[in-house]
Amino acid sequence: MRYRSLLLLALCLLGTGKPTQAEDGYELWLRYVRIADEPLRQAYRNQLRAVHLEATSPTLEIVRDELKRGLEGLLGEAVTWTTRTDLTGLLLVGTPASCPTIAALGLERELTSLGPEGFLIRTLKLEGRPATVIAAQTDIGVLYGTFHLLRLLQTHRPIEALEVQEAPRLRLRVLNHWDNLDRTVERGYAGFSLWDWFKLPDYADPRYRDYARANASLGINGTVLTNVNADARVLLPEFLQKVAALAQVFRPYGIRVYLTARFSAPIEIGGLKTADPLDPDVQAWWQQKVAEIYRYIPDFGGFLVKANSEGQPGPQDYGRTHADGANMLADALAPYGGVVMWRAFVYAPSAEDRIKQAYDEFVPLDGRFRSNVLVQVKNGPLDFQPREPFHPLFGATPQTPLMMEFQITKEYLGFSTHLAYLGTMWEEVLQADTYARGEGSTVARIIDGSLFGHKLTGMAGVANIGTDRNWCGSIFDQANWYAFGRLAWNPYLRAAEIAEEWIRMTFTNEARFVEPVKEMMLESREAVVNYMTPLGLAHLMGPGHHYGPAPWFDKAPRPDWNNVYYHRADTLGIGFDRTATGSNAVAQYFSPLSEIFGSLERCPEKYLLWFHRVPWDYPMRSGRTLWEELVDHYYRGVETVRRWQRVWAALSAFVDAERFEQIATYLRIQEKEAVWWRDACVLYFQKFSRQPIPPGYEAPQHSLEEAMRRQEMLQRFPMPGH
Ligand code: BDP
Repeated sequence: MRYRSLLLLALCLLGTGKPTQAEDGYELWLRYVRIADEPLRQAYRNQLRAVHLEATSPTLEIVRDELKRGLEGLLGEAVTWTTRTDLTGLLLVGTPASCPTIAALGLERELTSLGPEGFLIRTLKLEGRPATVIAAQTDIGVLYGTFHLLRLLQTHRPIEALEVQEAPRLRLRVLNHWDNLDRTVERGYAGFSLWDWFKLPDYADPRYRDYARANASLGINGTVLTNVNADARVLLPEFLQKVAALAQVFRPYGIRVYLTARFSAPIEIGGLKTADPLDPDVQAWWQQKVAEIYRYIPDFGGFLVKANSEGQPGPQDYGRTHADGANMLADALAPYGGVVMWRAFVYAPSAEDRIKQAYDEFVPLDGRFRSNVLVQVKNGPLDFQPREPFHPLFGATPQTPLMMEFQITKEYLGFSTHLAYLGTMWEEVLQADTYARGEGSTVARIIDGSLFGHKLTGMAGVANIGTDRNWCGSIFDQANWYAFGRLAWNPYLRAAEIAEEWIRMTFTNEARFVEPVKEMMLESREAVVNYMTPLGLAHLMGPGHHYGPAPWFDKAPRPDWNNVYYHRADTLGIGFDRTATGSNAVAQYFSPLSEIFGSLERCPEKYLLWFHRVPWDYPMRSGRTLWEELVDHYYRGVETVRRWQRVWAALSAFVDAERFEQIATYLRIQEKEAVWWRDACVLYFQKFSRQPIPPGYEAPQHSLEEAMRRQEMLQRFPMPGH
């Protein structure tokens, strides 16, 4: 036995160049593995021979620790710290306040223009010798700059002539945790909530620091700790103490905490009879509550509110508007600099097309919100589906700053086992042209404030983070946290560029690995769209938990929670008529989009069935009929996943066994479930199209009954996130 393990060890040590050290994903993209490319490592080493940094604050201590960890890991040698400034290859780090040498560089004007979170990294001559400087106006800027430099090293970029100037394009870069006080996570697929309320405030889990560090590495500067389906009790002093303890850990990382405010809190925990926002007692209650919160957390960020949506209380319960509700909270927060993020995800059971309701509700309120209110809008008008056109509110409220809400957790895209890189989906939305002020009025320009001149700007991401050792439930889901953070910093970045950075940092810089994996990631969201909801279909998932297919579902208590409401398939055709002959949702878009989306011929096929009801034999651009095209998309989705399995199988030499095996297994799960989706949808829609699956496609692996039974089984068991 002993001999066998020795032999195994020897074999491992002799090695094949394959990484043998098992990795569980905890280190995320901050692994700092020694650079194997010797000339490159030497070059970096020569440019970064010694570090000059005075750690005069908790944040600068974090900078020092990160540099130590990063440089020692990547360069494989101890960092030389120095107080001298006349050495060749010096890395000079700090602010004009922390470092007299930086103060003497005359960078103030430049640093001021980069703002409180911006930084510069520059190669320059110091006392005649080449040096690199990371400088910022604030310590947080220095921290961001440090992570930037380390990213350059991690991704093997040249650093000998740096001229980097960076500042975030958005002010609020915020994770939304849908975490409940009992530590369950709504729509969470990575274990339980990180916030161990029971042990707080006395015990601060070291993981809180690691969480803050990972966020800071991306520039995320806020976290909403609690679920939008809110529990008023988090506003009780017992909980505020716990929130304060978290805020204290996050503060030196530049992260503020926010809470969700349950609109009926004055009744539930305040003993009032009403929560009417125009009632003076209610207003006074919130003012006192906010004052109390700021006593615990002096830099508290503000409230996120879901009101009058899916059963949540809100101002409309008292005949008031969303603006009345938001403004009452905004007034209470204003003296302390806090903000209200008021969600636009509202819809009621009504005869009106669900996707039109938020626009109808909020456009008339434009101009009626206080200046510290942002309206937080999901990327699409329905609900985080694999594909939706952008939300028509973007561009329609010039006087109201709109904050983007993306869902990082993959509620509708296969939870944590399906590979779906969301960078491409978010890029599609951010780059979409709304035409609000003519051509070039992209969604990115609306949320960054440049189109309508707003200073208060932001992006929120519904977090996919939990207690799982790998944080996100899978390695590839870490890429979505990463991509969110990068896009919140700069919504103009490209999904491909972000994916490449992430792969290099998370796995390896080997082109033979980076290229094929990047390709997989970039096509992954489209593959999921193909096997779940192609051609503009939406909302076909299992009811309640939202896993797996159920296009047949029609048993909900309200029509707009039924899947048949969305696809409307019958023997004549399929799709939702949202043109002038139907719900006319197309009219919520600016011209020429309203005409393009409204025209059967001009509508992009990816949105076809979203906007149109189309006969089964409608000729598509490919020359196929609609039915044939639909079948083709479902099969294509499955084939893509099968191809990835082959691609991944050939990459084992580049990845440690633990991560390699987990990904391989998840791809098998994804294939199995893609087939399930395909069979369920193709066979179900075939009942209406009454046409065969065209020749050349494999036979379905399930009967429709089997596919339905599988969904029924899921309905009988507890499911994650639900
Ligand atoms: C839906 C989720 C639900 C959320 C809701 C929301 O299924 O759990 O509460 O969005 O965003 O997609 O409020």
